[in-house]
Amino acid sequence: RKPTLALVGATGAVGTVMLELLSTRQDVWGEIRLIASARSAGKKLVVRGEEVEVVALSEECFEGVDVAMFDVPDEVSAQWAPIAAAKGAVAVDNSGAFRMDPEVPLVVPEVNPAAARIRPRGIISNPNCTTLSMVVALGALHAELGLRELVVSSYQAASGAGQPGIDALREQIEKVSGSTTLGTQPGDVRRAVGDFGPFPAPLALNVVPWAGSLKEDGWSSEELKVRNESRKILGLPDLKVSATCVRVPVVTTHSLAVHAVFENDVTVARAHEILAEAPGVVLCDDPANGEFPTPADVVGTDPTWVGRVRQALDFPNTLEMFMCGDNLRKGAALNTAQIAELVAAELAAQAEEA
Ligand code: 11C
Repeated sequence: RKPTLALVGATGAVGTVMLELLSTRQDVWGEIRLIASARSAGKKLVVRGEEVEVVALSEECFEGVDVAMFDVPDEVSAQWAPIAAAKGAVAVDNSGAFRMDPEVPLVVPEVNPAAARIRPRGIISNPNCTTLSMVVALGALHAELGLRELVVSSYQAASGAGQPGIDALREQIEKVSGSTTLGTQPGDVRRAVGDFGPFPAPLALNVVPWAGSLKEDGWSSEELKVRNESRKILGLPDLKVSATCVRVPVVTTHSLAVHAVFENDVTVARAHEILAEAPGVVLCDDPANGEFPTPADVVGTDPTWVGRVRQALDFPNTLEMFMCGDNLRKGAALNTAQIAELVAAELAAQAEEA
């Protein structure tokens, strides 16, 4: 029998991309159950070409479920992923609720697939979309060159803040479009936009050096996630990491400027070879012909795109790179789907052995 899959959070921005992925990837699933808040129950959504009715989240939803994906806020996952696990499902959670729990693996299938098999709590975590927009490429470079230090600046899309983020950016663009003067005086964009949505400042005609919540010593939660999650995924608990996370007026696809210091000698030619062969990575690095990744070109694609690879002029064994990844696909739904497929393959192998 093919495993039963539950998708919790089927109606959100990530859930919507997940329905598309489940409809287009190789189909390893038997029943697919769509679950959301009581508000969305009864809605019909299309998956694998068929309409499926959304049911309200409850303990009964997880009866007979083999794998339960969670694309919901932290507090919903914190409450419900353990319930799904207690009912016998493997929970694959895309929230921040369990990522740093030592008993929960944090998995990127191209980097640390074996970690998915050791899950004492019955939960596997999916990393933050910003970490995921660089870690596949960094994992490939680390395997060959030995990563020692990482300094990154992110350029994060509005959809990282979910559908409210997308809606806010589009509304703000509407409000500033047509003006030939906005963006020339202090505060003029702020006043014209009025409502910032989930962002702490206007995003249209602007960049905002903030994502997430305030943590100790002025760090944002997003910056600490990049540091902690990169260390855990790469298996480098002492990796030196410093991140500055910035929101830019892009709908979907996060970008990162990456300064990576390696143990071994590096050359651009060797980095190109590694990146060109790495699964899940596309090398797009020919600036003489205007070729480098941009979010507007990368959105809707699966891989991590890498360009602008340079050997740092004043830092030994160091590469400067620009990376882009669709934050709703590899940054969220795709990586979750890939983890769930690893579990499905494991269950199929166990069934064959029995
Ligand atoms: C953003 N990366 O762009 C965040 C959203 O921990 O899964 C994802 C938050 C998380 O705002």
